[in-house]
This record gives sequence, C-alpha cells and structure tokens, in this order.
Amino acid sequence: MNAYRRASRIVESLAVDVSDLVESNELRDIPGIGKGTASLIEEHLETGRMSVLEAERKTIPRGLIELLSIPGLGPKTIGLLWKELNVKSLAGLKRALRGGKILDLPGMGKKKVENIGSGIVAYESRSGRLTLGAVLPIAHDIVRALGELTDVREIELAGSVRRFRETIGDIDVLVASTRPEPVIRAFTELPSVEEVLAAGTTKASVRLGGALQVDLRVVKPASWGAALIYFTGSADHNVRLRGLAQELGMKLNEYALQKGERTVAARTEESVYRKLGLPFIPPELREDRGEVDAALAGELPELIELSDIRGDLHVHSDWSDGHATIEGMARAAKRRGYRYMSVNDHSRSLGIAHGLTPERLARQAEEIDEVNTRIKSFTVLKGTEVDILSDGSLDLPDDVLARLDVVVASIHSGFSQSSDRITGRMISAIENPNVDIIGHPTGRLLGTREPYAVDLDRVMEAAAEHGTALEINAYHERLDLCDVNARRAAELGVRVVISTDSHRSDDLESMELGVRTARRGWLRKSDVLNTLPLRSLLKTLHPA
Ligand code: DGT
Ligand code: CA
Ligand code: CA
Ligand code: ZN
Repeated sequence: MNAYRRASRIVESLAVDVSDLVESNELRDIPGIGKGTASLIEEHLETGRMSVLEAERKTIPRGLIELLSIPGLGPKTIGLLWKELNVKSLAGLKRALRGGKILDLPGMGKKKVENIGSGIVAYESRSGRLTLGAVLPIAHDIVRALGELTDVREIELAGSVRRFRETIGDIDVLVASTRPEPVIRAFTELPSVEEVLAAGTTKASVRLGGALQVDLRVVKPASWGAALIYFTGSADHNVRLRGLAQELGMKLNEYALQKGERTVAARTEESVYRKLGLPFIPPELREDRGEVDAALAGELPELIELSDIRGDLHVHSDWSDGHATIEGMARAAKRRGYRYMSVNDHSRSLGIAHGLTPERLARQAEEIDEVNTRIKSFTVLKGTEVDILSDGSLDLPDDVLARLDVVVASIHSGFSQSSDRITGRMISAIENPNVDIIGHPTGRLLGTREPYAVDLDRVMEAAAEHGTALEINAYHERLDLCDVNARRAAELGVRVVISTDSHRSDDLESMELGVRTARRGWLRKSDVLNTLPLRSLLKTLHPA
C-alpha cells in the first residue's frame, strides 16, 4: 500500500499531465514509479477503473468504511457486527440496533449500544442534512408547543421543512405576534433545547440534541404573508418573485410588497402573490423549477393531495420481515380511510427477510381470503415484492406471479453492477407482463447509499411502453423515485404509484412523505394509480 501512496504523491507533484507521459511511454522512467504501478495508472486512464483496487474493495462492503466515521465505533466492533450480524452499512447498523440482536454479541452491553445510537445521531447531524421524515415530527412538536402561547397569533414552519425537501439543513419557524419577548423566551426554554446559539428581540436560534438547529423569527401580524414567503424560500424562488415585483414597478421584501412607500400587500401570502399577478404557489413547488412561469401562464398543476390516496400497494407482513399480521396492517390501513391494500412480502431469495416460496405464498393467499371475509368495505389484495435477480430473471415463476393482484418487482442485490447490466435487469422485469410496479427504482438510501448506476431514461421509456408503473417509495430514507425523477416519469407518460413499503402499522403514515414528494414532482391525482377506486385500479393493472 505504501508504494501506491508514494507513487500517488509523485504523480500529483508532476509538472506534466500523466496521460502525456503514458502516450510518450515515459511513465516507467519516473523514479519511484515501478512497472506494476505504471500499468495501474495506464489501466485507470483507459478504463476509468483499477481492477486491483476494485478487488480489494470487493472483499470489504463499501458501507463498512463509512461506519468508521461514527464516533465511538471502532474497527473491532464494526468487524464483529459484520461477521455476526451481517451489518454492512449505516442502514444495516440501524436495523441491527432496532432489532435488539446486537445485545447478544460478546462485550456488548446496554451502555455500549446506547453510545452507538448517540454516535449515529451525532454523525448524521454532523454530515449535514437530516431526512425530512426524521425532522418533521420534531418540527411539529415545536409548533404545537409554541402554538399554545397566548402571544402567538400565527405560527408556521418555513424554509425547506415547509417546502418538504427530502433533506433538511435546519428547521425554520415563523411566528406573528405583537409581543415577541415571551415567545422568544418560551422558545429558548423548550425542554428539547440543548444550547441557545443566539437570542435577540425578534429572532433566536437554538440547537437541539445531535446538532439540529432551529431558527425562530417573530414578525408583526401586518407583515405575516410577506415574511412567510420570504422565509419559506427557496432563495431562488424569492429571487424570481423580487424580479417580477421590479418589472411591475414594485419592491418585495420580508415586510411587504410596496409601491414607493405604499404597502400593496403583506398580510397574507395569497394577497402578495395576487398583487404580483400570480395564483398562490404551493410551497412544494417553490424551487424555481418553472413554477413562476407556469403560474403566470395559468398552468400550475392541481397537485395530488393525501386525501386522494385510496390504498397502499407495497406493504409487508409478518410472513416476511414485517412486524404485524396481515389483518393488523389491513385494519390500520382501513382506519386511514383506505379501501384497499396489497400484501407484498419478499420472495424466497431474500433469506434474511424470510422471503416466501410459492408454497408459502399459496398459504398466505388463504389467510388473505379469510381476512377479507372479516373486514368489511375493504379489500386486501394478493401481491409480492419479487426480487429481480442479478441476471434479470424474477425470483418467482410466471405462473405464480400471474395469479397475484399486485406484483412489485425490486432490486435488492448486485447494486454495484454496471449501468448496462442493472438497467437491463430492470427492463427485463418491466417487460414481464406479470410485473405491475417497479419498487424503489434507484435503490438510493438518503445519506447512506447512492442510487445504483441505472439509466432511468431507458427505464422510463420501457415503463411507458409496457404500462409498468414506477413506485415513489415513501419510506423516509428512500423517497425513491425522488421529486425530480417522479416529474420526469409523469411527463413521459409513465404510471406512478405512491407506496409506503410499510413493515409495521405506524409506517403507513409515511404516505404523507410520498405524497409531498409527488407534489414536489408536480404530480396530479390523475398521474397516480393508487388514487383510483379498486375496480378501475385492477382494470388498469390487468386489462382484459
Ligand atoms: P435548509 O435549511 O438548508 O434545508 O434550506 P432552507 O431553504 O430552509 O434555507 P435557510 O434555513 O437558510 O433559510 C430559510 C429561508 O429563508 C430560505 O429558503 C430563504 C430565506 N432566506 C434566508 N436567508 C436569506 C438570505 O440571506 N437571502 C434571501 N433572499 N433569503 C434568505
Ligand atoms: Ca432551513
Ligand atoms: Ca434557517
Ligand atoms: Zn424492497
């Protein structure tokens, strides 16, 4: 390894480009660069890869390297977790902590496990942005607590949380009040506050556990609308609005929309937008991705709403790696106002997730029939989340898949395959007439795993052609498709479903995150299949 390091320092200090030396065959003449190293450099220049490095990397899962950055977690423990519990990534470590098996490992006490937990929080907040799903409940708690104060006239989340960006830098809270002092004091004295970073007469910043920052602004009720636009952002959206104001001979700031000294609008967001010649623009669209021009042209989409969703098409049960019974999940789904839910447990090749064989799937179907006789005005559909194997074939035979109502096909292995191979795999699945939906199409995990090298343009083209839907997986670490990709899919005429991939009944709540992502992707109700009544849904999935 040291020879490589020395060579790399030498290459960096060269006055000429290495590729020139390779072409003129002079690379081997440089002192300190041996034959082996030279051929590595040549390989890298030609192919963009280094087989030796890749072979080394293959023996150690990539995600393990990241775990070294977690405070309080050393190589010895990481090795133990890998060997004993097959922990290969941050996501895997979190699962192991949740599952509790970690306590059975030698030398692993309750205290040590707690330390790992707080190390993860510290690491994640240090690495910058947290997921929206992790931040939202905290943000709502703050709004609820401050909302009870008599001096608070209006309170709203602002910033990226209100725009429902998939990751959040800090939480912004806006309050309208005529007496800011008691509001600021109550804010800095919230029980979850670990440190007061700044506290003035109209604004304050605090740090909660794990370095999550919250900014509070208190404004006069007369400026509420202008301030809410200003602090919701995005900064780029606001730049467009200010430009528009200027064209109209006005000025927009955090206090008001003004013509000379006269206030034209300020009290509500609607009034400010109206005086700019615009309809209200939903916060999810305020990213300067064409929303201002669309609004000017009267072409803003009527966005899908949570209440449009009639069912969930990706739910696990305790038949595979879920934690609730089919009936338990179904009753929870019905309580949400849904009319249907499909059970999509893993298929057999996912051993760690107790994937189902065709035989177990048949027995599960009997249980679903029974549950359906017990629950009124609700239908449990039979489904699977079938693995797309590394050669592109499916983990269950076609005649088994053909009997199911909702077949989700997903990739859970071979993440590091080349773009061509992984795209080919996905397209084979899309072309299979038994496959209804592709699950979590890019495989990314926010902050812990990059998308696989899939070529989404080709995937979407095939999906549009074959009528296979792409999923917006609403699990907070996935949000996959993301907003931008969901928008592209809809534009290309690809059917979209929003599903939670729930493993316990509480997970069904994450449907909101999926719908917010869809809204950020400009999706309408008509773009999303699980807004359809059951009969039309089944007809669409399985045209006679
Ligand atoms: P984040 O916190 O990184 O997830 O993203 P935001 O959008 O919440 O950004 P943040 O917290 O820095 O500011 C909240 C909003 O306040 C932002 O979307 C626009 C507005 N804002 C903050 N500082 C400035 C500024 O210096 N200029 C302008 N034009 N707007 C600002
Ligand atoms: Ca923010
Ligand atoms: Ca902020
Ligand atoms: Zn999956």
